[in-house]
Amino acid sequence: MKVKSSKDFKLQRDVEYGTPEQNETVKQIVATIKKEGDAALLRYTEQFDRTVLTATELRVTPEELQAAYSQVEDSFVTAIRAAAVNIRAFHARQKRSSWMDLQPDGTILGQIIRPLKRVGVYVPGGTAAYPSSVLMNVIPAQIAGVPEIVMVTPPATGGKAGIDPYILVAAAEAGVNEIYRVGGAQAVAALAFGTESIAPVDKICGPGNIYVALAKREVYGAVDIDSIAGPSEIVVLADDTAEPAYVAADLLSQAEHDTMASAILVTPSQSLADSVAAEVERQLRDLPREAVARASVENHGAIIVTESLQEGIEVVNRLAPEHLEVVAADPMGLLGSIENAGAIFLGPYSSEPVGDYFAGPNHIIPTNGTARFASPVDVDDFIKKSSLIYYSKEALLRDGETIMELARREGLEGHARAIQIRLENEAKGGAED
Ligand code: HSO
Ligand code: ZN
Repeated sequence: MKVKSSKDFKLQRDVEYGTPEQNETVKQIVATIKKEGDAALLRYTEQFDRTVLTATELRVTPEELQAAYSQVEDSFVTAIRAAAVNIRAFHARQKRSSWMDLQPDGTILGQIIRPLKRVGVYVPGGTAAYPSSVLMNVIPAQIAGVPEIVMVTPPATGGKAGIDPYILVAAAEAGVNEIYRVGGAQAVAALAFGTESIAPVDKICGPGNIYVALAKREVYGAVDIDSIAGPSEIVVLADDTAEPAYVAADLLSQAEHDTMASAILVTPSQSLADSVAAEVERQLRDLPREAVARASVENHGAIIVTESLQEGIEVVNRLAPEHLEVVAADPMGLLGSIENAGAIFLGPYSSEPVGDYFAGPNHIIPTNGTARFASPVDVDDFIKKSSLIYYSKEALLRDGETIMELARREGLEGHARAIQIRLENEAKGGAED
């Protein structure tokens, strides 16, 4: 890993929107699914996932879900259950209540919170299929009160229609039993517009490849979508109290996600910088995903040596990382100056995987500097709000002229008259009530 001074560090912020060809392919798939429904869905599944299915085989059966339990270790079931308990407890704190204010003039103003009715969770196939991400998407939706949560995930390619049993167990543990074996842009389109077999949803969330991301952007507006996640990022802000081997291990824990992932150490300590660089190299050598992690640290990793811890905080705020670990003598004392970070891990024992899997906060967190304005997935992502207005006669008589003034200044006489008709009628002795 390269050690650089903060002066030589330039922030790059690229967002990938796919090639024109990929965009064109996705547009076509989405339009075809919208027009032809199941027939197109089955055709694309054969073409892209090399799996021949009939419409009735799209949905995973209760027997398959049950059978998945016999294909995973009991220790996995125990672990995923324990994680789910923590994730539920954390997200339960985010639940909002509707409210109404009754004013002395009889007016009632309020906000009604309702869950979305139907949500679709995309789970990618292959090595990026994480059971933990199933929990992180489904649990906040459940706490919000979403009555229908469905999952789509591509079948194993090559004619086997199977789905990773760990994903199925995670879904079952989270309480999802409506699962379809479809993936790619075609699955996103099916969720957005519905087919004969899959009823349309109100929101689509979950990560996927570039085709899935482009399809989500394409259907956005017809349905809501979550944010489009970039590769994972970790920034460790550390002083010389940090244990180099721990810091290196934490950097590699995210570097192993993706060759595009970025792992950055920011420190005022040259000696920590040097020891972490050596440790990263040492630990890389026997990491099973060495190739991925090495490409990540070589191309997107950095060790940035700053003049001071204060300057380190400024770098962190500019990076606005998805994950930030603060490993310094007084991490709590630094917390107040950290403005931009999706999840903040304090102290030597809060290794990022603690949050990825278990502590309770969501692991779907804004990437690519978007922590400047965005937040981790939470219960609010699965609710909608309605405003409530109940105006009393007394209040309308009091405010009517003011409202008419504002309407006429906008040249909207019809608005003014909707008020005026009531004021005049009341002046004549009122409507019969
Ligand atoms: N660090 C990833 C989440 C994850 N890690 C899933 C392991 N499994 C993105 O925040
Ligand atoms: Zn991770």
